Amino acid sequence: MTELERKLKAKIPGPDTGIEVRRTLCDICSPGMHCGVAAYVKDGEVIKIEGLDGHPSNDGRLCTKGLSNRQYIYREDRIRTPLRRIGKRGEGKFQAISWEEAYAAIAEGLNKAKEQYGPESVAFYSGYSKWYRQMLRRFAYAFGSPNYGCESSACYTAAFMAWKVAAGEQGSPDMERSDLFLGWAFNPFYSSYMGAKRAMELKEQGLKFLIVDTRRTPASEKLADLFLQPRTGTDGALALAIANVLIQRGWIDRPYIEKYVYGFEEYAAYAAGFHEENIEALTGVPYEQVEAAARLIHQNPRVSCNESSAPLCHHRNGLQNYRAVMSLLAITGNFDRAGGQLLTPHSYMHVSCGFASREEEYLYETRPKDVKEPVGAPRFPLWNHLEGEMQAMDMPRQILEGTPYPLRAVFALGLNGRMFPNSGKLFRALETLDFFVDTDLFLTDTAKYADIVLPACSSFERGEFKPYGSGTAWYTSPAIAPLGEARSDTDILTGLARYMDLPDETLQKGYDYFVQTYILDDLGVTIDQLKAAELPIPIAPKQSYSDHQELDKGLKTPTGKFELKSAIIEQHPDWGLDPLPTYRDPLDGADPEAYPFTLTSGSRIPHAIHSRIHGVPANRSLRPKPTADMSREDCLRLDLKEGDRIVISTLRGSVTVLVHPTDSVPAGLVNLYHGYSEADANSLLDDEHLDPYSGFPAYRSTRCAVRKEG
Ligand SMILES: Nc1nc2c(c(=O)[nH]1)N[C@H]1C(S)=C(S)[C@@H](COP(=O)(O)OP(=O)(O)OC[C@H]3O[C@@H](n4cnc5c(=O)[nH]c(N)nc54)[C@H](O)[C@@H]3O)O[C@H]1N2
Ligand SMILES: Nc1nc2c(c(=O)[nH]1)N[C@H]1C(S)=C(S)[C@@H](COP(=O)(O)OP(=O)(O)OC[C@H]3O[C@@H](n4cnc5c(=O)[nH]c(N)nc54)[C@H](O)[C@@H]3O)O[C@H]1N2
Ligand SMILES: [Mo]
Repeated sequence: MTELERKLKAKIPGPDTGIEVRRTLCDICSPGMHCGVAAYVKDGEVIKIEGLDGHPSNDGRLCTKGLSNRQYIYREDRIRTPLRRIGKRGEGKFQAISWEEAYAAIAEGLNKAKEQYGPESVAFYSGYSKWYRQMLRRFAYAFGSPNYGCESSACYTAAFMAWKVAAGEQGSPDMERSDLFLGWAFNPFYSSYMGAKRAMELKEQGLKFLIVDTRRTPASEKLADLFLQPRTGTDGALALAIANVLIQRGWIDRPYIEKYVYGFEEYAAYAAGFHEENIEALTGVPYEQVEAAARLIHQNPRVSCNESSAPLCHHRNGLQNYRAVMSLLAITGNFDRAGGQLLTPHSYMHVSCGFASREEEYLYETRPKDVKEPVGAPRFPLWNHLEGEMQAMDMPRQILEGTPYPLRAVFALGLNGRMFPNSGKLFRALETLDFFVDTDLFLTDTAKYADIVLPACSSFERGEFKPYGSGTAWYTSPAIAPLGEARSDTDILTGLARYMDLPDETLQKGYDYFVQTYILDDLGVTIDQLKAAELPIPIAPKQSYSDHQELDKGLKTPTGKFELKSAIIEQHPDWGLDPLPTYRDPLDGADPEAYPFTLTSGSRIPHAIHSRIHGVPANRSLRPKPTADMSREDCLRLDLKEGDRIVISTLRGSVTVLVHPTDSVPAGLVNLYHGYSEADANSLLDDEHLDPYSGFPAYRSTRCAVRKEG
């Protein structure tokens, strides 16, 4: 082997090998992470990737999802040109067309719906990706529709809403200065590995952890000073019982409550209903552990809690449960206090990067007035009041039923039918649309229903402005050219806005104009500086903070205080919602004799993200077949062993999967990961089993039956 061959084989960069290392980011998982990637490129193709040293998120590391980027980008089902459907919806028969033809067809399809049924009959939807969303929202508004909505109808927003109800804005844990962290439904080892690293470091420095999880996880094993294991969706009752102990024993901060908290007396009277006599029956947690948790909170002066994006709120009682958890911080004086929960200035896309931006102005200044209410508004009035966007969980119903008004066309970026509860209904709804456009990297099950499919770029093929929680930011440059004729989502939106000549000059000016004018604004940094930076650079001034600074100014709640009892809900008795964080049983109405188990679906696994990398060979090989976890006890009783096939059924339907007996789940619980098209967990769930406060689906609490196949 020659020296050059040896170097080529080892993929060593240099002029002789023609291999270059380019810097980009992985956008496969949560925007809070978006790790830096060193992409080794030869002849325009990525041949190897590594974590980028010095990057504030990952500093050289990459997880199994990040490492899949090369196979992800070059997945076989990548779409490379715009497509026009020539077969039946869902069949997958398409013909390649030009961008010009695609834009013409889209303009015609959307405008036709507008003429026939009004602009609100067109919905604009985004799946999990977030970086283009501001433009999509503005696009909807420029078109005249109030119906912008996204996957956040099932993710994060319920938690934000809980914070808005209580404190007017989102609160984040000041973990570095805490003595105790309430890790309620907290398992970053699977869902955000850099968060796990930070938690482990803080534990070594003395931070204590209360872990509350329905399953045993690496967090309960490695982090917990105390571990409570309630039944799924019973967290509200548990938190109220802990509050009751704190209140009864006087382990609360009276002067703080008197000055800064609204509704304490009624809340305390309500919490008194959760006690020694009933708490184990309600939650499965013995009373001694409730007392131990209260004692742990009492013994640790500074307490914060995690911002649960999903599991706490994935129940029909989810928003109220989360309110009950955060109330523990208010009654112990830990809200707006160093080491407790802080209100952090919102910078960009729900990420707090230490600077204030004009994002909201960009989002809302063109919102059409005097139009119909967005989808879901009548059913979810609190959602509508606080969010003002469509609650997409109601979209399939409205398409099918046409009430309160017809919804006839959908323009989507990354719509994934497999994330909707009762996913089959979404697919049936798509079938009946007059016009449907989907934009994705891949020809997914959902894209197969579209009239026009547009090919989007991966993060390796485009640039993106990216701020981080560390107060740094950069703007990535493409590491490779777009595959085929793929375009970035923001170029697609800008191009279409121009083609349709939508009446919004700002939108037509595109993404960079938005970033420079509305986000970077007066920070004194230019996009070009961020593009030139090798790594994210500091852009945010250091903030100073003093205890109760926001409470003293007055919170953005109607009373200006932390509200244990919501004044917003109180002012709207017609909503039929409770102002206090009341508790209600999470489970659906199925007969417990016929459906004796509880199904929880979606708790994260390390190497998958929703349905997105089930199609990546390396990742798929780690969990090739859909598999459900069940307790050893239940498996013994049902005569099930590793790898047996089981049928899980609910009132909605059934799927057949492999079984994995384990000690990580308690008896009675069946834990299933979602997103597999051959055994879609969401086909088992009821689309009406939603939280009336947020509209969020009960992904984590549905009665089910289990039997061995055959
Ligand atoms: N049973 C169950 N269901 C769940 C959950 C659960 O816990 N249990 N979790 C819910 C939660 S929290 C979430 S966030 C949702 C996930 O929401 P989904 O929207 O289902 O997430 P993904 O499947 O990751 O991505 C959606 C689509 O976007 C495409 N995509 C990726 N990158 C881009 C891009 O840059 N541009 C465009 N145009 N498309 C792109 C992907 O290929 C994919 O088809 O699922 C929800 N569904
Ligand atoms: N690897 C990977 N990482 C991801 C994702 C992914 O799909 N894969 N998705 C990303 C997205 S979209 C999101 S929203 C986040 C979610 O991030 P997390 O909220 O951390 O994710 P989960 O793993 O769903 O839930 C955390 C823990 O909550 C527990 N839990 C479930 N139900 C309950 C309950 O009712 N009560 C209590 N106390 N605990 C409960 C689960 O057992 C689990 O251990 O993860 C992000 N990161
Ligand atoms: Mo999510």
